[in-house]
Amino acid sequence: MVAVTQPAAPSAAPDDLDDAAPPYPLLSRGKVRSLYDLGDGTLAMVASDRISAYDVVLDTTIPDKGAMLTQLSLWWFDQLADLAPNHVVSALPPPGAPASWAGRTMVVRRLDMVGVECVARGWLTAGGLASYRETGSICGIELPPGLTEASRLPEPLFTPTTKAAVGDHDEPMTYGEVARLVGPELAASLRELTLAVYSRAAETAAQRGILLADTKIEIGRDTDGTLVLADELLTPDSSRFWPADGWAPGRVQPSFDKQYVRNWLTSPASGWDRGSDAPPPPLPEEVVARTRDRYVQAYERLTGSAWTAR
Ligand code: Q0Z
Repeated sequence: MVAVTQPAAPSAAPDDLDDAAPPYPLLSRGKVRSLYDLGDGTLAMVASDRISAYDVVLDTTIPDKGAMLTQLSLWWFDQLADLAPNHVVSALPPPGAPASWAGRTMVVRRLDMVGVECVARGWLTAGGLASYRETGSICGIELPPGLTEASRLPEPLFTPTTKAAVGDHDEPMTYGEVARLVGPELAASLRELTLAVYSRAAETAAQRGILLADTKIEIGRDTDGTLVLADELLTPDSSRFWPADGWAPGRVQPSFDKQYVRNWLTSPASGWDRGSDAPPPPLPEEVVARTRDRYVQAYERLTGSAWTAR
């Protein structure tokens, strides 16, 4: 094979969460987001422009990604406000925040988070598909035979998982296991709220030519036990969105946001071996630009508003 030279990488973007030390203690750091304790019962959730693929965080950032996902979450919280309260206190960064936090930060109420990942699925793919192929069921729910990659499920399913530590994979739980863990009343409420959020969001997305294959929502409880929608909501990082046109069961659907990244990383041009311990190389400028455009499209198609960087 001909040696493939690496295309010029875009100049390394500053790590948008580390370029200024915030005056707040870091409570938790995820792959691409950070959570700070504001000390008054509220938290600042800050989304970076980092992107992960194949379970690794890349060195290259996607300009505005953090702001787009934050603004999309805020939009969904508004859309779903009649279904359940949410944790949002303010869409403005807290006093003293670094300038880089603008647009990518939510101040939220600190809640007692439920120890279960609440997942709903309307189409079969990924872990759900693997489980179906092994057992004919997902989370203990028997499914009809003959389903395949990207099949529509007979009805939306609540497919909860354990909450794994960063880097670990969540494991499917049966409804019975959730009930034993959190109690039968809370389990029933989690299932009901998760499916209500999924159904409303899938309907909204479908009207805009997007299939919501699945979504993971995080639910917390306030001091009187009321369930509150928390974390990010219905973003491409927590959900699988597929373009409705071109959907067909039997093949892996292109990811709405990360397809260019995945295609390039697994192409000979990247020179990256997914199976190795080597970090992936920086993304070429064109892959960054196309990927950014996919996030813009997701934001614009779902919300019906033009993306204007803030
Ligand atoms: C969210 C996470 C992130 C790392 C805890 N309203 C809340 N109250 C209490 N806890 C949380 C929330 Cl959203 C909470 N996570 C997930 C988010 C960075 C981890 F931005 N963990």
